Amino acid sequence: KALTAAQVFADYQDASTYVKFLQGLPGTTPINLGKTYLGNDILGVKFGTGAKQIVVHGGIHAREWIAPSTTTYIANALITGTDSASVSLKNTFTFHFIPVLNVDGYQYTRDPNGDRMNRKNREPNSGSDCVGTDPNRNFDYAWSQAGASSDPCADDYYGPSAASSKEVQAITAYLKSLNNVVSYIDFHSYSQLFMYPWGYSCDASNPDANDQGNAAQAAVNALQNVNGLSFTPGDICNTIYQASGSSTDYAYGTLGIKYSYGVELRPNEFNSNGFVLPASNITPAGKETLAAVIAAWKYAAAH
Ligand code: ING
Ligand code: ZN
Repeated sequence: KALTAAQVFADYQDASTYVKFLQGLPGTTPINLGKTYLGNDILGVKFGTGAKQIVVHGGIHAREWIAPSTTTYIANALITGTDSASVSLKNTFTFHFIPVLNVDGYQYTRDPNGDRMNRKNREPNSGSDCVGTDPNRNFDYAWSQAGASSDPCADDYYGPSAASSKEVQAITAYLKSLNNVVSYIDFHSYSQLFMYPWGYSCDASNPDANDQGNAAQAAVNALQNVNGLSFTPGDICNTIYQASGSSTDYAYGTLGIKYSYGVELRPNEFNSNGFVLPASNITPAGKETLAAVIAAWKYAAAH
């Protein structure tokens, strides 16, 4: 039977628990993006009536557990929200939320016999005992360039070919199936950053960086007002590090989705293992990030 929001956000959950919870909320339509390498369905919900589309997901990286919880928290708040901000956003946009993209990797980090610190997917590599491709280095934009590894044992292994991974194929096909996508958000942890293209280059020009930066600044201002946390806005390469073949670069560079972001959630970079974050963070992280994305999307709606 259906869990309440309080039950869902009391602890981290399996991918299927987040999905069932969201799909059980009135006003949602289930979405299925396809199967992972191990045959798990990549699932989510859509809601809203607007002509412009927004796609949000967590869990491209397995160990970053605050990302799926925050994705689900934001979706629940918007779906159930009857306040004027939620209503107006749902009239302007149609939202697509996928709590966990890399279901195989995420469930492996949930498995007591798995590895809590796994980042990648669970596709074996021929000629290597190391398992997994980094989905966020496998997209077909600047694939295999500087800012990713050719080593199957590396955490940022870019995979045998561009978009080789089933999870990348699934989200790519889903994004291509939609018209008029204006914002794409890929949640990660950790370091408290609100980032836009480019990742592949620290000096390539991005003609939309001004608007992307203004929306990111509005987002971090709104976020700080909730619990006082400080997030840094900026382009990926100059703000965290060079990263090629990422979902954010692909969404912007190949698909032309203007407000494409990679967001690093709490805690800050001074934490030694911020991937393992107490569940007491789920609700405060959800609240502050909800305020952040609402501010960014209000900016996107007006520009
Ligand atoms: N950080 C991200 C990573 O994939 C990132 C940073 C985000 C790179 C968006 C490119 C695009 O390495 C973590 N912690 O995963
Ligand atoms: Zn990540």
